[in-house]
Amino acid sequence: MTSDTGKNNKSSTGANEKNQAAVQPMHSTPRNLPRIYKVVVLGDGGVGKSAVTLQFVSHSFLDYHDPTIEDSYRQQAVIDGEAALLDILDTAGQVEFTAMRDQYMRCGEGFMICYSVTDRHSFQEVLEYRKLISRVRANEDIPLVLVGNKFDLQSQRKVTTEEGKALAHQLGCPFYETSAALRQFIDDAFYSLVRQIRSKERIRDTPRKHSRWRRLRSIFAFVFRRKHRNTPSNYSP
Ligand SMILES: Nc1nc2c(ncn2[C@@H]2O[C@H](COP(=O)(O)OP(=O)(O)OP(=O)(O)O)[C@@H](O)[C@H]2O)c(=O)[nH]1
Ligand SMILES: [Mg+2]
Repeated sequence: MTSDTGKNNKSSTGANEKNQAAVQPMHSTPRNLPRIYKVVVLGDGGVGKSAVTLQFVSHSFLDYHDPTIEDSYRQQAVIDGEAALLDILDTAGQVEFTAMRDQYMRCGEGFMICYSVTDRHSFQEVLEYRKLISRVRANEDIPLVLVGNKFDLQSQRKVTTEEGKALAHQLGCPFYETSAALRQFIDDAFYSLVRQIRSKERIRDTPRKHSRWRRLRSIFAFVFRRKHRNTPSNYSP
């Protein structure tokens, strides 16, 4: 992982982002810059969304709860030998700060839904977050990862690992029990989103390549048939 890390205050960088968007197509970057992956971190208040994100981008542990309104971060990483620039949106878990939800649900490419293994209510809310995504992005195959955070607090555990696995199975997504405090499985959770986004793109691009190839083949076949028909040997005497 490289050191290109930064927290963007949305209001102060908004103009910059607009300028970039004006000269670049969506998600693309100038030739020598890595592809940007838009990741949204969701979950109930206090489950550790900010702590997980901060561990990922700055290798430090946030040991107090400062309810988030909305923060964004950028972090470069090399994943499976390919550079990636993760644009991470750390969202509000507190209901009073959730007005922007539909907007970020629309532009996210991958979603991390977090709960705390010490908080059963946050686990029950996971399906609600999934429904929120589906409501805004109906019929789309959305890259998703389920994160059960605070697994270092074993004595306070209220949700078992098996329950987490079962829920991930139901959602059809990877599952990690993480600890922001110990920095465990944090990278894995973010990387799994990038991997899913990449494989979704590969699947999307493959049939197009095939159909392009098929079109080319049929053009060649057509030209060849015409030529063949027009050659003298093909004329009946
Ligand atoms: N022991 C332990 N504490 C954690 C862990 N992750 C977060 N915490 C603590 O949990 C509290 C809440 O963490 P935050 O990251 O602020 O939670 P949040 O989900 O961003 O909360 P909102 O911004 O209000 O939605 C803080 O006191 C963190 O120090 C963890 O993995 N282990
Ligand atoms: Mg937060």
